[in-house]
Amino acid sequence: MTALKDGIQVSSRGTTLQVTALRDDVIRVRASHDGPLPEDASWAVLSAARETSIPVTPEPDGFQTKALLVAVSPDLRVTVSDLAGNVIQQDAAPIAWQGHAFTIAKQDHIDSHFFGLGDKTGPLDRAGEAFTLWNTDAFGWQESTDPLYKAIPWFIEDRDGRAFGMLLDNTFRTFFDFGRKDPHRYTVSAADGPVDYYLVYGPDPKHVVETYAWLTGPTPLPPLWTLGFQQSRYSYYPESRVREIAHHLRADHIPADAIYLDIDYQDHYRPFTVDRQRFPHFEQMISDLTKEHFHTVLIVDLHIANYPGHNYYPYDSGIAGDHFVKNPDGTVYTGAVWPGPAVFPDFTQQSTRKWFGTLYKNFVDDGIAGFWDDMNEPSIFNVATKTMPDDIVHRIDEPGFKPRTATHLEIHNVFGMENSRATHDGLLTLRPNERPFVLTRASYAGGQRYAATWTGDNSSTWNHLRLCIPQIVNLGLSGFGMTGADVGGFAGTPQTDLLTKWIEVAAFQPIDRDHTAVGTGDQEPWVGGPAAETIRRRFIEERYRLMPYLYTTAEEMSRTGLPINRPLFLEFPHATEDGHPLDLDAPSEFLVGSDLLVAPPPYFDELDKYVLALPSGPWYDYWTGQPVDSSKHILIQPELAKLPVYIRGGSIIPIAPLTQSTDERPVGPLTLRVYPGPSCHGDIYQDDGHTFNYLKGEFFRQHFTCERSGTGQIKVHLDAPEGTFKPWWSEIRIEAYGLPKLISKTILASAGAADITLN
Ligand code: NBV
Repeated sequence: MTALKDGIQVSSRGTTLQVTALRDDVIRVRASHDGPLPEDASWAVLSAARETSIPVTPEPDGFQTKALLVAVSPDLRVTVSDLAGNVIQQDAAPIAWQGHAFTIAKQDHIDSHFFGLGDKTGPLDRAGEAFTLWNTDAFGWQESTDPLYKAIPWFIEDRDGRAFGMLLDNTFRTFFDFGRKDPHRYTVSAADGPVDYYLVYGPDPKHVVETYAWLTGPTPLPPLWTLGFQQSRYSYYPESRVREIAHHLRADHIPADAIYLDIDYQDHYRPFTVDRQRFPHFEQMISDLTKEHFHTVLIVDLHIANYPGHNYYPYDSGIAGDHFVKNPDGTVYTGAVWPGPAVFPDFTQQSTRKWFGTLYKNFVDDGIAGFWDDMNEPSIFNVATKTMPDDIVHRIDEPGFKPRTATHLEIHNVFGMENSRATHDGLLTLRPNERPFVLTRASYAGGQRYAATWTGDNSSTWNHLRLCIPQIVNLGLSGFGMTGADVGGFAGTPQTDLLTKWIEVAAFQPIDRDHTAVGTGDQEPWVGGPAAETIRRRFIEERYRLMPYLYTTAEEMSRTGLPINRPLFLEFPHATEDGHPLDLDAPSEFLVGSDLLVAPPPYFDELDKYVLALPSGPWYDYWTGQPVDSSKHILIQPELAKLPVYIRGGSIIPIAPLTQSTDERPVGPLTLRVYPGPSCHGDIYQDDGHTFNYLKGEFFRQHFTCERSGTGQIKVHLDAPEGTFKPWWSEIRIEAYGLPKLISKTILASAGAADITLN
């Protein structure tokens, strides 16, 4: 065993194992068989994190940090414990090598629960399940479909309210078995590539999520409009139809911020073109939509039409710059996708990403607000594997990596992420002071730095509405805080009540985008008649009223990595007597930020009453403001027009007057809804909603606290605001709940810091 400044290195029977400490609570394990340690490079982990290290205290069989004890047995099994001696993770066997493949086996426990792993479907807790990570175009996926679109080899284990996380930074096809094959061990394996993994210690689950963001970067602060309601379909055309949809939303007073154009706006499905028959006044249409406060998002797939000799610039310039991936014999690879034969940018090359980024220039000049990167698994038609052949050659040219070629087997799982990175970075170059909005389908760990995501081609069924909740929550635990599912479902046409319920739930999810497939029925909020539309409008309106809270939560996410939608155990890790995550008792419940709890029924198509699971209170009903007695067993009768939502006692929620888009300046006071309870506090964050000026201090942040005095008065304290940004309100209305009747007071915002007593 060799002691290193930051860890140890040991060799035995052909295996070399290096265990180092990046921080007291972050351990990295690298291993090789019959050769040197793997290349120290990563697509996922930030170099700043990888280059961090701390000196450790050597121990006879390992080392110690200020939080963890690492021991390596003579046969190279790793055990990580906390300083009180609680074992956190322990190898059940030495690493098993099989040619290029390997399996890491860890001891499993009956009370271990597993979360994360990206967009995998099924229950929130992944215990007892097994998964393959290989980005796949999974049109019409169902509850047991695996693999799906994204490969995020990161999970969180929670046992008795104590959590840690593990990231296997390996881009090849990987496998995670959480005790399905053998209940006493869980295994992490790969078909090839490095043994290179990180252990992130909590024990607080929030700390694990925050540390994952330290490793791979948080979801950036989104443009405010992306939190508005978004309307899409495959596809709106011709341009009169697009205008009609926009007009209908405004005429019916359904607040909305975005309209999406799917592949049919293009000339023969050739990326970066416009079909002038269908969109003769494309530029004028975009600018008119912008005037109506609609942001237009364009789908732009990565496959470039193989269309030589026709002045198709993306093809011609791509060939000239040698930007496309190659067959082993050195010829350019072609595969069939929407445009017919297509060629594929090699996004592993910096220069290619840069070139690809320039292709957005015209669209950006036209005022397109966001871009949608679909099909980037990459999806290829007419082949059994649905993707490019394993032996396609990529030419890695990326800081940190040796310039070298790599086969598609190594690059496949990062291809979509690097596509979205090219889009994101290209937009930043074209509009340096605008926050880019990119929506990607495929990605890898760390992909949240470049793009938001959605759950792909779901279906218009009650079951899919149920499934999108754990999917979005697990994506949030996997770094992707800006996520949504196609509202109403992609494949199929939803029944009226299903669309209504879906719009209700999605009003509380990070991305709220109604989208459907080609050939399905209309799916806009008015479809199904005025009674349904009234309910749907009410929920979308509520989202806009909650926008200050939502945006404040998004800003928190951009600093800490804590997602917008959260599982209950993240905020309440000790909510149950035996330490199991409370989410298991309430599989459809989720939190928005730390204070708002949404409690849909566990099965949406069941009409029976269901049991509400609330962490210990106090809690308030969001809709009525009435306190809820959470010590009682509460049964809820599902109702079409209602979605139970609760507020944590001890919170202060900022609410805005209703607007029809986030561009519109609200008229009236900012309302602070005060819900008394322990350590009562709240925050509001505002800025211009679209630039990076907030990084130069142009933001507004205010912290509030409240307390209930012995005589029943409620005292609210407003801290002095921080930042130079002037928000829209001139008055603040403070509403206190939890008293015999609602009490409110309105003060001038210019007062800054203030103490208000309500009684
Ligand atoms: O571009 C068309 C669709 C798109 O609407 C959908 O959201 C993507 O997931 N796209 C897939 C390609 C084909 C779907 C059958």
